[in-house]
Amino acid sequence: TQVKDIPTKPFDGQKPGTSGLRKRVKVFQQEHYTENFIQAIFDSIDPKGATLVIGGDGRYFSQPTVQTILRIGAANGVAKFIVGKDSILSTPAASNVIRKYKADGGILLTASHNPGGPDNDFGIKYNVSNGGPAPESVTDKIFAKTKTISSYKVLEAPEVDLSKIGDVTYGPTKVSIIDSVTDYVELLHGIFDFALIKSFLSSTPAFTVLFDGLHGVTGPYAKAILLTELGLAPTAVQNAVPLPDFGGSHPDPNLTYAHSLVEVVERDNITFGAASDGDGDRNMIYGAGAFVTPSDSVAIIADWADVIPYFAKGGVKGLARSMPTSEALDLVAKAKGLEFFEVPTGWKFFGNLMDAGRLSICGEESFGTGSDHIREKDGIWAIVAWLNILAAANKERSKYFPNADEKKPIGINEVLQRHYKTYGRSFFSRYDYEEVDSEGAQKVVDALNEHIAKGSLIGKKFGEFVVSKTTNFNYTDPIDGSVSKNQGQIVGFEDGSRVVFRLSGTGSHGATVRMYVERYSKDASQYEKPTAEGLKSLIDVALEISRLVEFTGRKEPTVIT
Ligand code: VG1
Ligand code: CO
Repeated sequence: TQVKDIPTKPFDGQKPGTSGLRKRVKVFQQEHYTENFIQAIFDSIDPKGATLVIGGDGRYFSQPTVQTILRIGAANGVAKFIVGKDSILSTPAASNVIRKYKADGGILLTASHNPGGPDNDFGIKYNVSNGGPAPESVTDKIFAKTKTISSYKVLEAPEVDLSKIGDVTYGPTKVSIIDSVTDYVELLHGIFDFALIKSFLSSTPAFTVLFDGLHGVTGPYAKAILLTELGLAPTAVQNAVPLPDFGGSHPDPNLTYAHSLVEVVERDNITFGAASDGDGDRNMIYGAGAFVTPSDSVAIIADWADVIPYFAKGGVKGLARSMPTSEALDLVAKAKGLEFFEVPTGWKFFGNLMDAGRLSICGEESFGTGSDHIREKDGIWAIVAWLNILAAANKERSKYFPNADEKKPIGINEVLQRHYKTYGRSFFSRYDYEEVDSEGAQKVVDALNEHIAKGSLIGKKFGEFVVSKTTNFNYTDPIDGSVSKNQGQIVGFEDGSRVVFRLSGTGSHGATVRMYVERYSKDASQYEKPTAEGLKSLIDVALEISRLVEFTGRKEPTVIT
């Protein structure tokens, strides 16, 4: 084996976004493009003698990229790679493997919920030794390196067979191919009350369960946990074989894209339905007639944390949400006297707080929920958390639900309504305007910034809403003092409602404008209303203030969640 230096030139636009570098597969397939970015990662860390994990959601172009990483990594002195079999490790599983085997970091090959296949998206993301996404100090360094790169190193050696579990020697480097699922199942075993969930499910046939893997990476994980561990019938899991193009669909667990789940849940009147995204970090909880918004989901998990053994033992240290996520979680933190944080969008901001022992449970409105058991959001974790909560709720129903219909098991809706009665309800919705032209998107941002700078919206009345506050969200990390500016524009109203605007940092091309709308109510007659109805008037106001239709030329959003 021999190390060779390959001359190259920088490519524009290799800046990692909210969650790594995401581009069309065709962009990554350009000669030297992928190699440059990978060499830039190694130039930004200390690869000599390092142990690194490689995983991903198995999407198209993953296998050749793993070989590229092995070739360049070995040439840069990496001592050991730990790779998921067939290059598969869900994002949460990879985070766990980095932590468990005390690796120095990991490279995750995923574009999350973006469609896959030769004409769709691919992504490369670097995670650090705590198992979480690299902080901006590291991603900025990687970006800087991509702008000056003039060569990369490769080891000339035959490809490694990724389909066989075991250790192989690869030039100066050891490559350890591991089972993708085992470590993760063991992790969840130590967190949840599997015995309680199993006995509840087997003794309550009326409580039906359906998990949809959307052909993403989570199928094998769901089978191991829901079928093997919790004893459900094979029909409880569908679309559970990971496919490189996700079967041609959009592996995003929301009401728009997870229609394969929604259809069957409604048709068969399934009590508990759930889905996860391409790389396994997102989740949706959806039963017949009951949809849990992610903002409510994290608040409810925090409220019920005591029934989950991991939190019962270790306690809940603090709660956090991303800025656009609804304030439902804030109310739980207040009621329980817990420390609370509001961070910018993207999971990397939670990691420092967790490492400092100040954060246990957190979430994002974008179907991300998780805890300090790892440093990524975790779809299967959230789903099992809900099963654990529902099993506990049914076991002690006279305590929690003394007035519930005795003939029916306690389901998602009962838990939701109970939560609203205790805390009030935060109606929340997000409108996405995808692939708008960058100029129009920038106009929306500029116009809002001008209002914020001048204070020109303050005191103005729009319909029933009076503006009380306008800001551009800046965040100072309380642990390391690092500052992240311009994380989104917030317009707050006197009644506590708010609307938020931000540009997406994960799109592979074009700009995406996100508009987040939130209205809080303590009026019990509103608790069973559909979200769209509860928010109608505020959405009109948000559109008026932002002049979004005028600037982007879009009458309707592409996705509503
Ligand atoms: C989106 C979401 C954000 C999430 C990120 C990664 O980012 O809004 O909440 O953390 O995707 O999710 P943006 O910048 O496009 O709004 V995923 O499942 O990569 O990993
Ligand atoms: Co994801």
